[in-house]
Amino acid sequence: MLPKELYGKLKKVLAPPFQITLLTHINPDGDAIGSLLGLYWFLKKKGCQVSMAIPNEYPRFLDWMEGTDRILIYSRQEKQVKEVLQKADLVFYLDFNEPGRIGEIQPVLEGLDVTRILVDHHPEPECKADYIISVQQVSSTAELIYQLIEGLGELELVDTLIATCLYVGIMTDTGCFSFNSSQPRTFEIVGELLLRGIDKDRIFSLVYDNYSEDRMRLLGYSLEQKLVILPEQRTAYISLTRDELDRFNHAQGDTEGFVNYPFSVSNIRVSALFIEREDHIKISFRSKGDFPINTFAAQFFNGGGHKNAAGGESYEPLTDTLKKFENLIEHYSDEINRLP
Ligand SMILES: [Mn+2]
Repeated sequence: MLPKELYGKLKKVLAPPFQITLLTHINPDGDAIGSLLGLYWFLKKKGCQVSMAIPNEYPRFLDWMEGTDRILIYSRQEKQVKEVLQKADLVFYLDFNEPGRIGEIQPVLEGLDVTRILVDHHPEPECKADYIISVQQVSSTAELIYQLIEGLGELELVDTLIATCLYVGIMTDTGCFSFNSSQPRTFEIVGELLLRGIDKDRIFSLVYDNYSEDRMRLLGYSLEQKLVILPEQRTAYISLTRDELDRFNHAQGDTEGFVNYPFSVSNIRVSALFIEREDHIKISFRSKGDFPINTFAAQFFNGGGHKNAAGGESYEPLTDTLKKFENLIEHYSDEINRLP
């Protein structure tokens, strides 16, 4: 449950005719967009003036979601994003904990006279906000949005559309309930969403059976040619150069989820995915159990995130970055080998 005293205040702030702008992080994932749209449709139903803005494109597999056509994308609608932010009385920060995560929207926010509300499940929020709803134990920001609506006493407004958006967030942020989902509360909320008429099987199919042929072949190539297994460290990784990505007509979001595949090999406890970008290497890290991959990402690769799922980046060439990773992970052999 979220703290009660918050709600008296929030109720006043969330009443129409307030102009509200919802923001989420760069390279938005299913939870970012699910939370954004779920909260959008809820506030709309309440009669608020709401707009949504994100730093760059959302992945194509979320295109089917109702309302995506209303999301302003800063990388190509800079003017409109600035306008809605300048008009806003209230800004929501969804699914991110540090200001850099909204990329080039960040400087626009500085100096704006607005009330800021952060709703997020990443550890140790660094964003400055007037209200902070930060709970690490929940599955997803979408789950927190549900709890927020519940705390406001307005669950009767949650219809099939809102429930579908929130379900996308919970489903994708838990890898279809394979991680971040050990709290019974998550399943109780999913039960409530089912009662509101969501079509769980159809949502699964729309999200996961929705890839391009190029993406499928890139995945095949990554697993057959590029998977490296370090058995002594119970670690596996995949790296992809820009040439390789080009060869498969790489589109945004195509490598989403690749980092989880190495865990299908028995005994793997740490997995990483290295993607060569124009001026840096983007890294995704995953771990199992008590090995905190977010600390590792923060210490060595300018990153952070959740205990078992984190991101990072490197400004060294790909080969050097991979060497560095292999050397570092060797230092953690004992710790990783102690894991059950
Ligand atoms: Mn999330």
